[in-house]
Amino acid sequence: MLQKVLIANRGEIALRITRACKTLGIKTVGIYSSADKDLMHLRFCDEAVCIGPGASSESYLNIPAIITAAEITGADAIHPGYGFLAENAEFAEIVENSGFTFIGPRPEHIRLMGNKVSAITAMRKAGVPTVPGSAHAVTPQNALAEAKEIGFPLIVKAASGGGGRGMRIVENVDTLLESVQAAQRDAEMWFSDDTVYMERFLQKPRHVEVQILADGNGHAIHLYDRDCSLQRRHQKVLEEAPAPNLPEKARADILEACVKACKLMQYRGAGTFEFLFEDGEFFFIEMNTRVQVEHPVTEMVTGIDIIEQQLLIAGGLGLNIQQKDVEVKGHAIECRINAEDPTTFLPSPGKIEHFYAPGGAGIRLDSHIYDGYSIPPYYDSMIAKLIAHGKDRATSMARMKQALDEMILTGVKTNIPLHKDLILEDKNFREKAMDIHYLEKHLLKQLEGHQD
Ligand code: MV4
Repeated sequence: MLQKVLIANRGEIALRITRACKTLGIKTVGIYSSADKDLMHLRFCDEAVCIGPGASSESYLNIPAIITAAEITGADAIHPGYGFLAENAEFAEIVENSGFTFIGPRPEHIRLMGNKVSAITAMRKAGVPTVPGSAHAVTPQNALAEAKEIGFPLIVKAASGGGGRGMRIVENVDTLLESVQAAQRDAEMWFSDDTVYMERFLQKPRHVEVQILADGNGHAIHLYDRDCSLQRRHQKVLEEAPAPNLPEKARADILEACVKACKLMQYRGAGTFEFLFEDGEFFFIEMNTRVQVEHPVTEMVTGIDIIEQQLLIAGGLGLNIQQKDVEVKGHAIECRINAEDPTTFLPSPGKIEHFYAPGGAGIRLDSHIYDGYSIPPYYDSMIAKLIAHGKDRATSMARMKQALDEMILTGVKTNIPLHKDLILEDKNFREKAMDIHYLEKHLLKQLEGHQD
């Protein structure tokens, strides 16, 4: 089993990983940038090493500094968390070639899923339903023939992209060539890889994803699904588990397909299959080879500690959970709390004056913030995740509203009003899960209305 884990991340997820290590009796090494010396988890870690200045490129993305920190502290494994180096196959390779355990999938699977074209090809072969489309590189030369097969509207995406950057929707043949060329230029600029591909554009899908765990030797299970359709500029705002309003047959089929694919690949660790769900059908779009921000909603409904399972799998103890032992109990919702202006969405770093953490039955708060903590300007603006669990969706929503009412957070601006006054008060959302465009196209329009 692992003896000492270096946590190559910051903020709430670094604290979350520290807690899981402590539960298992594993020693912890925290790393931090010079802007982050007051991070809460560093007080709970056995050791802490400063790895560079505030800018991520010189600290949390600085591979030699992280490897050196692992060497001087005698850590035997590295947990990457999410973001930063979590899905960098080269980092995973360097970690393993330096003699440490990478707490995550094998580098080959990170690489396979990092390229969306190879990911889609692999999933198609494994029997996972994908979006009608090319699943190979599209160029100005073959674009017209491909488009005729796919039909319009279609979407052009960067193979090395993901998360929405560099996508272009094409309504008809007139703008096809210019869109492909523009997408290639953007892809080259952002990802140093101009490979693009095309898919049928689904107009009003929901974002539904499947959480899986696998041992690397052909044993794999799913932990059911989540709906993450409420997004703004490809950033999730609120997530829930299980995904509401899914036909049970379609749900059972997709869960089984994901598990089968993991077994076939001999996938190792935690992972998420992302789907678009429209008109009763699932379409695979990407796989995430890391633990995700929204993993707590799955933990609340299954009772399984996903980070603990990552550590056990990486430590060679395998995956000692059978599918028949995984049960969904009730419903959970997560609100991402960001330090940002609730109307302009501009980041609002600075000092937190007063913070009161809400509580009560079914409430969980994953956060590193505290009274007097200063949010540095260098990193993501998410400062807390508030999670509510209850016997059904109405109960978890009611608990969430009460918890948001209790939460006191002064000194910086936050998006708490967006959750409290807009999303959880919305009749459409309360009645059922909405599509991926609902937040921006309908709910945020109300905000603009108020400002006029
Ligand atoms: C799509 C899509 C519709 N059809 N793919 C966005 C993030 C990335 N993970 C995948 N995304 C999408 N892929 C097909 N075939 C819609 C989205 C999408 C989106 C597209 C345009 C404008 C806003 C969007 C918000 C969320 C998802």
